Amino acid sequence: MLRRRVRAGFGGLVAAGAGLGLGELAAALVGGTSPVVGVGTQLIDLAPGPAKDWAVKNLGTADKPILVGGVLFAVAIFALLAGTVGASRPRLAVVLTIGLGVLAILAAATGRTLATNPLTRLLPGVVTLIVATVGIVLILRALGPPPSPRAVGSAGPDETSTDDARPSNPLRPGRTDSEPVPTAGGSASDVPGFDRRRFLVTALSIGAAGAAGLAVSRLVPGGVDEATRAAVKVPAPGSPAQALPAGVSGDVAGVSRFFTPNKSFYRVDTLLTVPKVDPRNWELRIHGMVDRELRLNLADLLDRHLIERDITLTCVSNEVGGPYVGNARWIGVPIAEILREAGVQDGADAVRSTSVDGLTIGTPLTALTDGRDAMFAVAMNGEPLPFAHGFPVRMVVPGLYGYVSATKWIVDFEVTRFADFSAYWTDRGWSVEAPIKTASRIDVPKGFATIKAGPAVAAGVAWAQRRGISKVEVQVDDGPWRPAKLAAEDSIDTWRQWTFRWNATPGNHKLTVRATDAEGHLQTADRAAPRPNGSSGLHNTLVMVE
Ligand SMILES: Nc1nc2c(c(=O)[nH]1)N[C@H]1C(S)=C(S)[C@@H](COP(=O)(O)O)O[C@H]1N2
Ligand SMILES: [Mo]
Repeated sequence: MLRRRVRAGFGGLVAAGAGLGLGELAAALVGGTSPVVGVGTQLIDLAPGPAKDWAVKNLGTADKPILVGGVLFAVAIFALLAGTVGASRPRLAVVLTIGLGVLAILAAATGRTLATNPLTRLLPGVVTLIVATVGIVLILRALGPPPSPRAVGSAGPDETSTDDARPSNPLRPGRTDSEPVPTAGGSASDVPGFDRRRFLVTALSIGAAGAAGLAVSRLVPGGVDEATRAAVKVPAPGSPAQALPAGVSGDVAGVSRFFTPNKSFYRVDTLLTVPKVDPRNWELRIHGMVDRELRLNLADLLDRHLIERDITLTCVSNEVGGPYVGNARWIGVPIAEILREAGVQDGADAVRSTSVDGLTIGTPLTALTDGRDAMFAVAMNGEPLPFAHGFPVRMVVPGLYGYVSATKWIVDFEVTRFADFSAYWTDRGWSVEAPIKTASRIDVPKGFATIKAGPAVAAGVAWAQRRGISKVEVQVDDGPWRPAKLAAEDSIDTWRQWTFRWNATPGNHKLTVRATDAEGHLQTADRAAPRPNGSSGLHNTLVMVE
């Protein structure tokens, strides 16, 4: 029986794997969501807030591959168990396998997905269900009938008859079929009727079909390619960024570069696969409480008055001293101009923007009309937006955390009232309004670095978008707060570098940093977790001086 169970467990794995492999292929061919990604996305959306906070904090951008790996691992364990069960109770195995497929279909039916039409949405899950079910049936048949009449005789809920039940069907073995129960560790000769060759050929063919499906799915291009993105020509902005003042960057090695390169720019979103929107089909709908509804395609946007601005983005999930902040030079269309053209009606106080995957973000209307450089951005650091950062168009609003302002892959922009909707993250316990808090970070030395005694340098960045930074101070151990040297300011919407020179004496020391914004408010030392509206507290670093 043991060998039989091992074989059946292997069969379960093969069937589920083939289902997923061909499900991937179906998803790639119709442009739907892969079942694994669909289930993973649902897990992201259903995950309780603290679990998500933990993942962002401890896994960072690795959270996505880890989630996909976790889903695959769970499916593998489940399939292995289902198969093993199938050694004695084939029908239960089939029911379990169908359950797995139904789960994939449900995730696709109810979840956020890039696929809008129900057929493309559901097809991959349906393919997975059918392939995995047919697979397990064929494999268990090839395994021969269960050896123990007692095992199959124990009528469970899975013993009810179904249409596919035929006497010859090993999934519905006759109860008169009384073979002796093989003794434990039984003879090498399997139960009568087991044909090893047939079993292997069946299992391996099904496995090969799944592997081929997976391999081919990877060759099908998903969305547009890099060349199409790079071919988008962003005209020279009518309002270029002001000349960068000399000295925005200090000369200390290891400090954040003033402009964060696109490749290393932090990325926060809820997607397991980056949408590759076709710029030729992209359209933005502006509607809701407006006098005139507008529909703009990319050419319409690029034909408009473009502004170029340096703006530092910050994620609300950033911990004190954390990495989710980056500065870039953006080109885009002022949102205020579009709103003026559409004609905002009285009573509106918010905009609900939606991305191509159905995620929603709520932004206060005032932040879009009060004169700051809120824009529909089309370029980032001199190139069309990278796919991961919202190609072809995203919102950028100085001074607000990304989750209430920075909608990537935007397709819908509805002028409305906060009272009339709730957005993705506010449904998950984050504040409705979230201006960026004044913060400062030590980049060098790194925590627990060992440095030489004598003249030493510390450096980092500080930000208070919309207000600007007027002072940064550093404290060594419990000593007095001493001013750091500020690099030149680009704009009040960008971060500012600072440098601090001190005389390091042997022993362990703690460096702590704090900033004051240009309105004179000192950064608070009160510790707060990112939820609900951004972390606060002072960043410190321990160094060992020899
Ligand atoms: N469509 C979409 N836009 C989104 C998000 C998202 O999950 N989906 N995340 C937001 C959050 S929380 C932040 S901090 C910024 C991050 O932008 P980046 O990934 O380009 O750095 O995008 C915002 N825009
Ligand atoms: Mo964020």
